[in-house]
Amino acid sequence: MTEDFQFTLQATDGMARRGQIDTPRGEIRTPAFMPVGTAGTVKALYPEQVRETGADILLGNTYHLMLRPGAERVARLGGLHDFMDWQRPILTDSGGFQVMSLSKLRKLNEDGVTFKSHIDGSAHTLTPERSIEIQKLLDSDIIMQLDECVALPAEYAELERAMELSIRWAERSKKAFDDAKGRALFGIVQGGDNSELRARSARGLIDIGFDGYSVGGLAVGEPQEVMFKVLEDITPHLPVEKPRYLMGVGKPDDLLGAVGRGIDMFDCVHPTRAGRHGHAYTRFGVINLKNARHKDDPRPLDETSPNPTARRFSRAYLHHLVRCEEILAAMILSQINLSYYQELMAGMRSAIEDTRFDDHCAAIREGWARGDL
Ligand code: PRF
Repeated sequence: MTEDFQFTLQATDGMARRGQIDTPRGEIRTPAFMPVGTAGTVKALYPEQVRETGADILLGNTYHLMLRPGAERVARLGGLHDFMDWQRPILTDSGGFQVMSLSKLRKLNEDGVTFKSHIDGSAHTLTPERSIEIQKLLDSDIIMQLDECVALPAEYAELERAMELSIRWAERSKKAFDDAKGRALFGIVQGGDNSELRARSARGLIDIGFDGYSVGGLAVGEPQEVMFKVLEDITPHLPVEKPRYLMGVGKPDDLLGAVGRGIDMFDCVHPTRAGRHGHAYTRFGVINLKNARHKDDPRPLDETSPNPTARRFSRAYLHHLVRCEEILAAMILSQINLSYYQELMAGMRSAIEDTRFDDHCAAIREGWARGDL
């Protein structure tokens, strides 16, 4: 990490960690949840609303932004922060996830990966070097190496091949990154559900040396207990003094479990996507507002929520908006879900400071189990 970037561990409770990443564009309180802004927007929300939910950092995407509007264009327009008017830190993913999610539209070899655009069919190549170049053009604060994410279940040989390729790409990414100022570069641990491969991956990345360590290749089809087991096996291999980021995770219960196993950072489309599908996250579980049982219910989602939006509208009104597919439904429910996620992270941060993390998680789970009355 350049001197501008500093990770400070402020407290621990068991494996759970409370920390802070200082960056030139502001601080990131950890454990942190990063809302996803794939196409230069956290869907349905203004940047200031995203900030008001409590987010310190957003996630942007190499793959999507290189196709539209193009990384060079964003650079000419002043970089992604100015383009979308979010002046706080941005972490960009490398395109490694799309190697898996768009597997039917891509060809992979030692040099990199060529995608057939899902928009117009045109060909676009990402090498480790080009991915770093794009992330610099976007003016990302935290850059991810290009990796190969493999869906589970997968054969050992396939996991080993992808993990080793990801380490060679990590090495090339580090070389390409080298001259970057004021930014951080994270390596990505791969190896699927195999502990030996995960340990080898971590060791390979640590030898190269990164500013932070991501755990990729999880939440890709395996049960939650397998994901937790992999985390328990990996985190002891990772340097205590560097941030750890679990990519693309998760639901609230995944976040509690992963923080309890030593993870510091998360991103996931789930809260915003669920909001667009009419689902509201509350302290008493998930409420599906499409359901007809809400149509005459005058109560707000949670009348004691710290989030005014969750106290404001009746369930009957939200049900109506969702049924009519009104844009406001997506706006309100995305705000409510991101606020709930940030409230969950803030609660975990205080609980770690007070060394009551386990009790805190038990109380949170009790609320979910109580259900929506
Ligand atoms: N690699 C990258 N991005 C990711 C993943 C990965 O393995 C995942 C897996 N959950 C989400 N996003 N580069």
